[in-house]
Amino acid sequence: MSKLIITAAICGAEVTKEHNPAVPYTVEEIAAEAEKAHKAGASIIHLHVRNDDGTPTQSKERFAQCIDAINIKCPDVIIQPSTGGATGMSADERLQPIELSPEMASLDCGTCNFGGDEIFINTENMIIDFAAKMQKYNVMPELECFDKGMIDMALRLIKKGHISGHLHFNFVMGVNGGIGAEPRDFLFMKESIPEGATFTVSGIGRAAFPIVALSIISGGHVRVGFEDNIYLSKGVLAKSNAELVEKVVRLATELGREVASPSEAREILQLRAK
Ligand code: KMH
Ligand code: ZN
Repeated sequence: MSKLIITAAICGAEVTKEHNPAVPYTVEEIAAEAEKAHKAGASIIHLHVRNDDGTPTQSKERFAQCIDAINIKCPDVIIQPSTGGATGMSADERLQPIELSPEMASLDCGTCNFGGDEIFINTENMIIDFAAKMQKYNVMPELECFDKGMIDMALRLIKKGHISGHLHFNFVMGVNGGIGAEPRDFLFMKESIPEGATFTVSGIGRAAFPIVALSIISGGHVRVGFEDNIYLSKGVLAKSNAELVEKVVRLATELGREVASPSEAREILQLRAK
């Protein structure tokens, strides 16, 4: 089994300081959270950015500021900007960080409900356009799948040549509108991707750590962070993303899985050098 790649989704677009005061907004807060999460064991930072008042933005300039600030504190870490942004953003708005040519970025593979009245829109043509822009800027997509149908969409676009190279999926499980996070859901997703592909899992809310444990023992990789879950355990808010990463490291150690450094993660994911 390969070493375990831990991704820290430190910020997200929806969670606020009202939910957990440690959610980072400013460039300094985002860089500090990234550094702590990296020191705790994360080799990838899944990055959303905010304006100082906490509103989500996909501004290229704001991404550049945050990426520069993270690079100063932890030059080796893999930075994976989001192209999902927040629900309601336009495609052009969401695509801005790709022009910074990061090593990786998220590529959302379908439309789903997103709690309450929110709809997260990713039409087939949008996904094709996003994939083309990522190819143009030499950015490896992480294929975000909130449901099994999104894996099927990705496989169709791979067959048609819109997505190529090493395939790396993220199963986002437990969103109100996507697949649940029961063990059978996990197995269904895991068994639906091609041989040779790699995957990570993001369990939302209370699904976070049970899914982490399942992925650790199944050879998958894991994502934790405030974007997905703000609690260290039932009713206990995490004081930083690092606490969530530390818990993953403890589980991995107990279960006999070593944690990958960024350079080992690059090898596992067949990423281009930074
Ligand atoms: N904020 C969600 C609507 C991604 O980063 O690619 C979408 C999201 C997915 O977070
Ligand atoms: Zn995200």
